[in-house]
Amino acid sequence: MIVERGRDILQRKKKSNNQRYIYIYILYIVIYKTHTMIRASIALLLIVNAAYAATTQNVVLNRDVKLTKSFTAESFKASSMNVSGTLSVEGEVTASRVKAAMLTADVVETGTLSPKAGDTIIIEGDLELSGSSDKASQGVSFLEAQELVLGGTKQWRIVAHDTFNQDTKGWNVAETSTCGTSNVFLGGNCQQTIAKKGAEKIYTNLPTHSEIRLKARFHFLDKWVDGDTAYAKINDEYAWIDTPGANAGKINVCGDKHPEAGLSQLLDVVQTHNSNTVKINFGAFMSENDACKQSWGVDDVEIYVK
Ligand SMILES: [Ca+2]
Ligand SMILES: [Ca+2]
Repeated sequence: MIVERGRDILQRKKKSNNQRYIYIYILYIVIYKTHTMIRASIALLLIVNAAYAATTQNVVLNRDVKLTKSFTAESFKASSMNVSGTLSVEGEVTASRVKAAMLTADVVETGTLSPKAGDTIIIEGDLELSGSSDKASQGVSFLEAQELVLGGTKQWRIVAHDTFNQDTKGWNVAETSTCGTSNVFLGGNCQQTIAKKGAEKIYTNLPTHSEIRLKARFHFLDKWVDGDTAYAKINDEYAWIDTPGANAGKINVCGDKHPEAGLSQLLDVVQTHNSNTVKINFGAFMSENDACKQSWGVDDVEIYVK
């Protein structure tokens, strides 16, 4: 009897334990499924939200984005963009600064076109400067480069042109004259100081260059005799000399009644030079001490570099 009772108790206990396990299992299933459904719902919400944002709103990315394949967009705006390959835009690109190893465009509108430090802008093809004639200087100002290279050859750039028609700025003497025309030049008949001391000017702020060119028109006025010599110096060294001789000149144009030994004789000298300043002198060794009887003048002094 006692044994049978004991069996009953054990069987009932077993039964109640099994029921407990079933309840726990059902609870587990409910919790697991609910959790999965919540996760799936959140994922779905994120996808829907992203899709909605992609189609209707701006997408702002505060991280670096690296695309290894192509990217196509109707418009694109970024604070900076680096492309190691080719960037092709069919419409318009607006940027405060564009850096490129090579840039191909139908139209480039820019205030400044500058090469990277120490490099050169190379134009492979024709260069056409448009604009009306009165605005020609504005068009040319685009070419205010340190150096100008066309077809692989460095070009002369004029950096100074003294006409003396308005002033004698930078020269150590201010004596000017005319001879036959209203064109004013430095020196001339009866200008005693320049006849004795010569003329000097130091040109500064020359752009980077390896050669310098001095051009000017020189006037030999009134009577010059054999051996009388005019000169031009670049940095205190004789760069040009000329001796018109006693038989030069048959026509009296200005000064005293003696014919002029020479007018507007062109001097054009090229030297290697790379300093950003250059000193230019003009002068003459003349047998006559009186500038009213023998004198010289200089006009259109031009300094070029390349
Ligand atoms: Ca002049
Ligand atoms: Ca004369």
